[in-house]
Amino acid sequence: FLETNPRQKDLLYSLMDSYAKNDVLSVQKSIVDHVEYTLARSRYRFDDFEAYQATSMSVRDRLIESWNDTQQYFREQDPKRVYYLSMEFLMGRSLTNSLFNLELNGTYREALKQLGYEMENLVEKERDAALGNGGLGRLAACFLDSMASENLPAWGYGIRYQYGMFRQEVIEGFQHENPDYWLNFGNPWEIERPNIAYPIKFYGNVEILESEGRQAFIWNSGEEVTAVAYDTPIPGWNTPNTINMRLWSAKPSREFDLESFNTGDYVQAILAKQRAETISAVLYPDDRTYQGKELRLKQQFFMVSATLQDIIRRYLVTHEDNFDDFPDKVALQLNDTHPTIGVPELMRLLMDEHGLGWTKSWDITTRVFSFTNHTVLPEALEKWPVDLVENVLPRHMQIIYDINWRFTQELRGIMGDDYDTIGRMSIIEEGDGHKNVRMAHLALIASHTVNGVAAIHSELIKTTIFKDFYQIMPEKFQNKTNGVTQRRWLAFCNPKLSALITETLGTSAWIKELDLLSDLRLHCDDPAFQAKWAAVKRENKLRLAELVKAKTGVDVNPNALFDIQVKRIHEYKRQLLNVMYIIHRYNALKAMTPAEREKQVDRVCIIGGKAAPGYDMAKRIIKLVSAVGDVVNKDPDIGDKLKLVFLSDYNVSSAEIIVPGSELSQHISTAGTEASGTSNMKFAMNGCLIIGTMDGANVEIAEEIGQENMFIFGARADVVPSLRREREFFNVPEEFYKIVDQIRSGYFGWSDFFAPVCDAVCGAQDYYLLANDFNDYIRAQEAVDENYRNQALWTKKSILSVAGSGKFSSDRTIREYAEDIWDVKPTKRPMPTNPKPYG
Ligand code: GL9
Repeated sequence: FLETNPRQKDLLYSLMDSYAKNDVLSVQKSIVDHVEYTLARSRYRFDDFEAYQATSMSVRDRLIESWNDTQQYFREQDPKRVYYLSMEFLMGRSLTNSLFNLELNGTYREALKQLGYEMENLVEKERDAALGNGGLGRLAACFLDSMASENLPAWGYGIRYQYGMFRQEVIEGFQHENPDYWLNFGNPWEIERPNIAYPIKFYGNVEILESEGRQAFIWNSGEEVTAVAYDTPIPGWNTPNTINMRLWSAKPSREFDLESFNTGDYVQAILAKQRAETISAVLYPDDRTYQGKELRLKQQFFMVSATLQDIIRRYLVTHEDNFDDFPDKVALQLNDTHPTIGVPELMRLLMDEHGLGWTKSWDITTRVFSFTNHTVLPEALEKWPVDLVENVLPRHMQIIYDINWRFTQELRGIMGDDYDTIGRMSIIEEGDGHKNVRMAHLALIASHTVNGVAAIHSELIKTTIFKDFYQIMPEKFQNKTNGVTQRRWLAFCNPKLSALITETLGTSAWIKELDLLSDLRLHCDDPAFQAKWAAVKRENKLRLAELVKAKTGVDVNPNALFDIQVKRIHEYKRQLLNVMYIIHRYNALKAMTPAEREKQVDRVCIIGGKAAPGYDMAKRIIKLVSAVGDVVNKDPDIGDKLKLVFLSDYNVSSAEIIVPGSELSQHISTAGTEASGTSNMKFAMNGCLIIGTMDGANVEIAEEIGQENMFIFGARADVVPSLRREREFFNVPEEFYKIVDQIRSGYFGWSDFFAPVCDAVCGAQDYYLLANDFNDYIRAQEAVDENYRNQALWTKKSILSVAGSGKFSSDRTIREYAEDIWDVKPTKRPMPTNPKPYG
């Protein structure tokens, strides 16, 4: 059309020869146009929510321009691309992020103000996109931001769940899960692509046809659904590049089941079709515990099958049916084992749909996949029952067996008949009549690289879960220490500190080159600078205090030390250790004379986080926090000396207020259990001091910030295994059991309900070694108080925390992935010009 009709091309060009204009008046016109034409509301009367919607759509228009041009540029340049495959993307809100990245924040603020709307109020109207559980999903979101900002030709692929992470309500100390139907009032950030749709098959059987000495495998599926694409533009910071997050939504397939239609069961047939949509209906809220649910396997396959079909289609546009260059054009990153069923799916697509042989297909597969492991907790390792895979994905089970047969043959070549080791390494786990597919083994065997997410974790996987593999393929193992995006987690969520940093460094370049923060060290002793720094922290504390008041009704003293632990509730993260210390502190305060008490440092302890709905112990721990809080907060002897609140529904948006407003944050997992942690990085970046164990990224944070500027305690990872073996014979501090007994005896009520919590930390049951670390934790907490009494010292340490956090930018992480694993290069499109370039 464009080639053959130059007149129409001229017309089209003249109609769209310039980008949307970004002066205040043009922005206002665009907002009001969306009110009238998109929302069909009166342009004279619209509320804050409608103003938010119209503003977002106006911003989206601008994102689409940059998205289109970036994708066009990628097509022209045809660089190697990386695709980040993830079952979770915990994006949070988009408005602030988009406006800052487009450098239009000031314009929109002014435009809205003149129209009578405050940006702050509009921002609050946006629902969080909570398509993730916690760290793993938020990491994927930070990575998208960094990949865009680093100008990488990258896309994220995932599922457009209709229900994201549940909203947590805490009623009388008990967690209630509410459905998060986040799409209720529409999602202005996404673009539906009804014409980008792929068939996804399930069940059925495999026919083998022999022809000319070759076997052809025909998968006759028993169920088919359609995956439809929804795109969300992801703008980079200070670059014209905008990349894409493509999420798949399940729809009924158009093919009608003629049988049931002809037998007259028309309505039943439609209803059966309708059930297709359940595949993308809901995010599984279980973190780090694998559940062998059929629907979850279907979700995983749904995501990767649609994604791989899409990637192959895109590749073939420029490489007519020749897959030779596929590994030079495509890198596929597996975010944990969740997308690993993509390995046999790529094999199937190449062999059964595109006619390649096994050897060629396997060569391609092993050159495109790489795999990130995010935890060493054994309960998280995905193992799908062979029966289940055979039923849902019969062709894939055959391919997995074939991969395993070849792999074990290779092992025999290396280790002879060491069947113990071969059995341990096999993809198929055999035992008491049940066979399982070990997804981590499949991922490892098919990937050219496997990485852990912090230095200590990447070492640990070599000696624990992947020990046998490390022996024979050490060259596959790498470390990629996690990071977070300093745009969302410092520049936007903490505008006051951000302004002070920019003023002090004389540049805002740290928003892209976070290492520049190290120059703050030069100012750490300057009293005038310290005063400004402390004033910013105080304002952020006031904002957090408002949030606490709104959520819990508890008034907190803004002069107190704000001590925070927010993260998923899990035994290994040891929220219980924190609570036990709070009880210890409470007891100590009670035992003091009023005069002595007056001399103590005031503390506000905030604990927040969601428990997996089926995780009984975690739910009891939430109740314990509330029960202890009820006693402490109401005690007239205690007053402002100590407060404990449980902050419900911890999510990305509340973290954006909590992180800047905190002074001490707790990362106290048993050493060797937290793979990395990423909130530790966010807190440090916002001038919060860390009390923590030598676990995950804390180890590297201590290297960068200096141990003397943190409160490190507890057993080191190397001694944890032997401590575990000896835990029955510990010399447990008396104080520890006193507190356990206090809980058990009903001091905080609910004695029966808390009994299992108490049992879990006694003697041989104490798997996470609370008793062992308790005294050292108390010592570290006392050091916290000592330091806090000296506000100049505390502020200095706060400054040094920020100064030392440069390494923990996800830009750094992404550059390492790009160079060491993906081999993809920045592909920055030229700056746009008005009028647009012709053609
Ligand atoms: C996790 C690890 O437990 C964290 O330590 C790590 O920082 C993140 C990101 O690498 O991955 N693995 C995991 O399953 N979750 C993590 O947070 N769980 C959730 O996302 C809830």
